[in-house]
Amino acid sequence: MKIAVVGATGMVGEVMLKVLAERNFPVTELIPVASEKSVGKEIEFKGKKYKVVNLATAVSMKPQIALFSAGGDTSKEWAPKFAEAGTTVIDNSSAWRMDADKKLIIPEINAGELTKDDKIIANPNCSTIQMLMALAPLHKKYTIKRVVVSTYQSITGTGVKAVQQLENEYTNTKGEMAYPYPIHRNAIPQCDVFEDNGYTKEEMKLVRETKKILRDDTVNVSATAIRIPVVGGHSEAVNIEFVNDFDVNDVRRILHETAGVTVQDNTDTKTYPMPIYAEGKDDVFVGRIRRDESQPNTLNMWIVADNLRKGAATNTIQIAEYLNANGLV
Ligand code: 11C
Repeated sequence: MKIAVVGATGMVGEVMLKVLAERNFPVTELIPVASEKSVGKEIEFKGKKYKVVNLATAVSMKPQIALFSAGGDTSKEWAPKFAEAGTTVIDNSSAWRMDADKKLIIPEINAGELTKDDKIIANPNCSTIQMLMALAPLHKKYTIKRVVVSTYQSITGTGVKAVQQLENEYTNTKGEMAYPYPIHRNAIPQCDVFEDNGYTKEEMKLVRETKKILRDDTVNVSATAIRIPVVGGHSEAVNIEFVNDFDVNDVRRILHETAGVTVQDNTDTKTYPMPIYAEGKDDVFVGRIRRDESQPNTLNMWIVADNLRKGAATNTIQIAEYLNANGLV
């Protein structure tokens, strides 16, 4: 397959190339795409060198699939151009996620919605993906009424500028700031911009994307998203109120049997998920599974995943794999 990676020199783009190679996706021709300043640079993929091209050139090369991770504005402008040329776009930005005509896909949950006509497919936000990987199978069995989630998000979600800011702060070097405040030794209660209701866009993504992916407007989500000085992945403390009562061991069993989820939950051995162990892995890790004793039918758990992997690159490539396996491209 002829595959374009748009944003190939960015943080997610680089992980996409790694994941494409690792999973042995049938790439016959790779088209790395980036902004004008990177055009002509060489990118190595599976021992072969490929030259970075610009967006217009990539459209004219008619790839079968374009994996986009180059920001919302680029996606808004260029995804339709690729789609018109017959390319199926899988987009990592927030540009199309809430568009009523576009599917928002986590393969383990709703890839079955995809058809040949879906030319622009949206990849959910990283925080939503890891939360729903654990919540969707529990919703099926016990019906979720309300979720209260607090996130502890890696600086890699902001991009390379944020990683550089933290490095600069470690070494006391002056440099560009990705955040309005220092991130070293700090926790910033703002991920993305504020909306009119006082919530950040990141928090509202958790609210809106959850309803769309579960196809259930009755699932209410209340979110607080926090940036912390961590690189390996996002963590989430999640409190879930179900309509029906549950058995904690059955919850563990369901999660244990869910593809893409690993349960790490043993208080005796101090076993629980942490970003340092999730980093570089494709699974979503769940632990600290326990009943909320303050009200009926309510569960607490802790969910960790590598936001650049399952939260972005891996999920995108799993969508491409599904399209390929089902003859949808
Ligand atoms: C963060 N979740 O960690 C963001 C990064 O909507 O795709 C990805 C932003 C998005 O800040």
